[in-house]
Amino acid sequence: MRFDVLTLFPGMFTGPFSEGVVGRAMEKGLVEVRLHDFRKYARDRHGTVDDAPFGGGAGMVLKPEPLFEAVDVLKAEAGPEGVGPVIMLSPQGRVLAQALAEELARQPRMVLICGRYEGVDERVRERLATDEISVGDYVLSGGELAAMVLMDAVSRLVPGVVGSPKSTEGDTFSGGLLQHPQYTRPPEYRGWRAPEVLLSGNHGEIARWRRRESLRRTLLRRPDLLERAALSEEERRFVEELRREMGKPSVEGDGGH
Ligand code: 9D3
Repeated sequence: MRFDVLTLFPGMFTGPFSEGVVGRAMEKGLVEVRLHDFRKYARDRHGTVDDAPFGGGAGMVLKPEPLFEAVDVLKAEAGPEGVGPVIMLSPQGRVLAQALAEELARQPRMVLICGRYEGVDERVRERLATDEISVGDYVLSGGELAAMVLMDAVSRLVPGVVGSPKSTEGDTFSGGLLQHPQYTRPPEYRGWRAPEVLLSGNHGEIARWRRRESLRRTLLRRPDLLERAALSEEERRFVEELRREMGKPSVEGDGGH
């Protein structure tokens, strides 16, 4: 997996990518992150990459030339294989979710454009970017942290990056549910005991407990996720039972199921 990142702040990426899962994947050669400071493609000797918005108003807008020219160079280097999707990180984009990360993980490479200032010239969005992605409904100061979030989510889906395929399959959201509670030694700490079922060695009972705790927690914290989750008949019955216990009628706030 290769990421070409266009940014005015390449230094922001060094810390996060020198450690952890992505750092190790880069050492192993499974993930390659190429940082491109697009100020290099500014037209003037001052390295101007932004300008005042046409029509007036506050703030500055990223000029189109440095970004188009940076991508042109990548495209020329890439040849017929191409550079992959050209993704602009933007609060106006499709919100990143696990399904989108899985889609992107099938690509051999992609370009990530990190915006700064109040915005980016619309021609970049319309004529250069093939996709626009947001990481959620809150305001960041630029696209860099969003690009790092995307690269982390996508990299760990690349075969070999995370221990075993099992450990990504079991993740929250891959199953569409929140994770069940986890415990480890000691079985009792400050008088607080781990659930006896987990110490029982009964793997059938443990699996059933975990699935039910996942359902309980998802219903409590993220009921929106339950609507999209693939549940068995038994699981649906259990959720109905929980809803009644919680005093939540199933006809209210669940999309009518
Ligand atoms: C305060 C300026 N905003 C006016 C409505 C627009 C705005 C411009 C640029 C808001 C944020 C940004 C910088 N953010 C990103 O480049 C960004 C982002 C984000 O802010 N939230 C979630 N995902 C992303 S991806 C890129």
